[in-house]
Amino acid sequence: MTKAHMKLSPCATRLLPVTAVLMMLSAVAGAAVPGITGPTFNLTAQPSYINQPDGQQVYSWGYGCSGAPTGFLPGAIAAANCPSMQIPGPTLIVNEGDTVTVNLTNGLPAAAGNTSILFPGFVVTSPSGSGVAGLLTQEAAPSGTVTYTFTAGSPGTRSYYSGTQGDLQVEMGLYGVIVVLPLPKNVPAACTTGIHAQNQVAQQPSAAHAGTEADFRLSQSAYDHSGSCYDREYMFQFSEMDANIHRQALAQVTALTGCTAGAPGCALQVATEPYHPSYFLINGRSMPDDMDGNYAAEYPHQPYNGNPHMHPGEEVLMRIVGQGRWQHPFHEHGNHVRILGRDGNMVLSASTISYAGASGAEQALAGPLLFTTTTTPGMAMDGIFYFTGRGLNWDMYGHNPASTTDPNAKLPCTPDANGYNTGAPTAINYFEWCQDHNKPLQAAPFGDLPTGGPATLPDANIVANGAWYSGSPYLGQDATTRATGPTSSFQPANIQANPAGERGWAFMWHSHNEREITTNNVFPGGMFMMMLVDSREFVIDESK
Ligand SMILES: [Cu+2]
Repeated sequence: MTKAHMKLSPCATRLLPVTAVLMMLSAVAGAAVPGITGPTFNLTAQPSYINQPDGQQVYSWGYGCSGAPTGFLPGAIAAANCPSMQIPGPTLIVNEGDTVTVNLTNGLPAAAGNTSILFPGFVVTSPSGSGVAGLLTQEAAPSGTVTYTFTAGSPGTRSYYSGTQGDLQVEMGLYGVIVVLPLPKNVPAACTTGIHAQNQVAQQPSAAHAGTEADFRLSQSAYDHSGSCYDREYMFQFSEMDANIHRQALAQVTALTGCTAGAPGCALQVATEPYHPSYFLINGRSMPDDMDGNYAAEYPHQPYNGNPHMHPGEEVLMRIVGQGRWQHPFHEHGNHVRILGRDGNMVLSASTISYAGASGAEQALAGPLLFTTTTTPGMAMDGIFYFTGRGLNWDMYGHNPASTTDPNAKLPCTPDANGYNTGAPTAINYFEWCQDHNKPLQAAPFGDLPTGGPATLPDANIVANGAWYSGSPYLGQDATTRATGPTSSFQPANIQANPAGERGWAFMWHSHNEREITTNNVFPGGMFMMMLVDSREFVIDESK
């Protein structure tokens, strides 16, 4: 995609007025990649209702835990739980080489028939006598069980979903993700030393901020490869629902209550075509619900959120999974996403390269840089999102060497070999792009409101690159007061700061199919969230 595309994009213009509302909703919520640990998982498939922001309770089917799981990760999220039905299903977190066992109990209504789980990318076996034979895999009959075992051979993110009447059962919500982590001994040294170790130091108490940021990562690398280091991580599962299918299923299940599984007539006949989805979900929620916290009480069957945060300079691992039936063109504003691998398979070049901090040469990353990540049904992608502010052509922190009141206005920027201020990880402007240091946004503003108008339209730089901001083009709680330029319409007289404690930049991340940023045809909604780039003094707490 080109800049021309971005200028035409609705993301940058039509949606602007809702920004302040969204920012208020997303004041404290973080995300991370919450899940349950194994290597043995006792799951159940059950019906329940999920919440949508239009007030609807949608009858759905989901996987959940039958009994307490072995454990929860990341440990820093205290309120973790695993209900008996959730959408998406529990994220299964295992280690490379684990022998994984999944025991599935079919708790769906008898009329729904058998159910099952497929684990694409793994060689799955079922013990003799486990479940009943199905078309694609062994299945659990109504009230019955089935066991699957496989070896988690290599790291990466992969989907799992029902292998029984997928047009109905996946639509109803029977899908989830399994994350295979590299063994600690296989995490490359490059990921625990150098800039990545320094990025963790920057999250600890210092002059820049008083709070400690917990480490919410499941690992320090996505794969056994020095090119897959990361500083923060998120999971986004994309799916859509046709509410009419769910209404049909509920009506038939209700009419067939008490029928005997397998008896004549005890079977659903739900038409899954024509297909007209009305809900477009990220981790089972629509915007703005996806910006509430993980395990928020309002969504007892939708525990996972979609609300990414980061500090400039961090490498953010995104585990992007297409569920459901449609492909969703997901657009991460702010930068392209470097794809590391698909379905647990790294995309590598035949040529080799030595990554920073690595002990030797490795095959070079060869995944594409995607402006829009294509969430193909059933496919998982691991990618890195990165943002530093490089190339904006103004000082994102609003430094002002002429300031007489604010010591932060005079912070130094000393470029490293790459041009970034990385010498002092405890500085607010750690990772500043030094070429723009002290450069004001508008050196000579024209026609600003304080001088009597006419109103100045937003700077084309701000609008066209898709950056949104909490009332200020500057990053950091006091950045607007330290900024230069006394009369710009972006300057203190017109500041609107939402939320009060955060001056992050908000990048709109959304489906580029515009109908998919609605909820039941009402805009805004659906597949829509914000990536908040926060200044260092804002403590990112992924536990809320
Ligand atoms: Cu866009």
